[in-house]
Amino acid sequence: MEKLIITAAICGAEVTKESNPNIPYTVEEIGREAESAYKSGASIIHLHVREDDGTPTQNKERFQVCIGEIRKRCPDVIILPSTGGAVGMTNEERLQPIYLDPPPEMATLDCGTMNFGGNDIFVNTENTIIYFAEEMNKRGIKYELECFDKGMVDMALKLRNMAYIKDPMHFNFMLGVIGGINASTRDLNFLVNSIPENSTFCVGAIGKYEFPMVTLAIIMGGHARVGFEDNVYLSKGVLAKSNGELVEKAVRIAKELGREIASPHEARNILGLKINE
Ligand code: KMH
Ligand code: ZN
Repeated sequence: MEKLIITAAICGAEVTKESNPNIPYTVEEIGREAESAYKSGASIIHLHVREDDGTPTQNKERFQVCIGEIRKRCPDVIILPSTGGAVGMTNEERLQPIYLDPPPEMATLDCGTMNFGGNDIFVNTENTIIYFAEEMNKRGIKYELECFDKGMVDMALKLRNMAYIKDPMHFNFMLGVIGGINASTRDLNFLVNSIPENSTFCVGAIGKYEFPMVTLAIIMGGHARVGFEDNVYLSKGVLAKSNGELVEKAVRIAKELGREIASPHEARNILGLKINE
């Protein structure tokens, strides 16, 4: 089986230090969390950034500074900025990190609109998805197709048929978000059986579902996402001290199951990214 790519979603836009004091806000904290994940075996950092007070932002300069800090500590890691940002942001706000120079190798492309808790709606209309995809195509950025539900997979496939979304497709199935698909074996199977053969997929899940779903992904030949964005606990009632601890746990599970861990270089090969070495 292909080596396992581990993505660390180190920060997110919603979770706060009230849930876990180790959630990174400052540039230094973001660097520290990226480094701990990388040293533990993550080859991709899924990046949201914050103001020092924890407010989520898509500000380009803030991304630039945070990416600089991560690069100092993890020279070869793949950095995958969010274009989802936080609920309520405009499209232009959300897209800022793709206009960095040089552009990021990868970025998220959210594939549909959904309820996002309480009164929140995470809006991604068909036209928004096309617009984001085309902006990323122009810059040679590989999208990670964020699918929180089966309809989002179908939307991505439809846009692929219309040539807006390019092959090979790389999906991230986010399971267990209220408003999206459940974190269950049945539903993960449904998603995996819906994607083209030449595509790759990663699995992340919210809270207590993170490690059971990641374990399934490891067994099924998919890739794994862990991190504070999705889950702040190492085990029941035990807060993780760092993203590195969550990555270490995924590595332990993978090794027990006989799956080796991909380096950033190997991850680039698996995902078809350009190698600049
Ligand atoms: N924060 C969510 C509203 C992404 O990174 O593209 C969107 C999100 C997905 O986290
Ligand atoms: Zn995200």
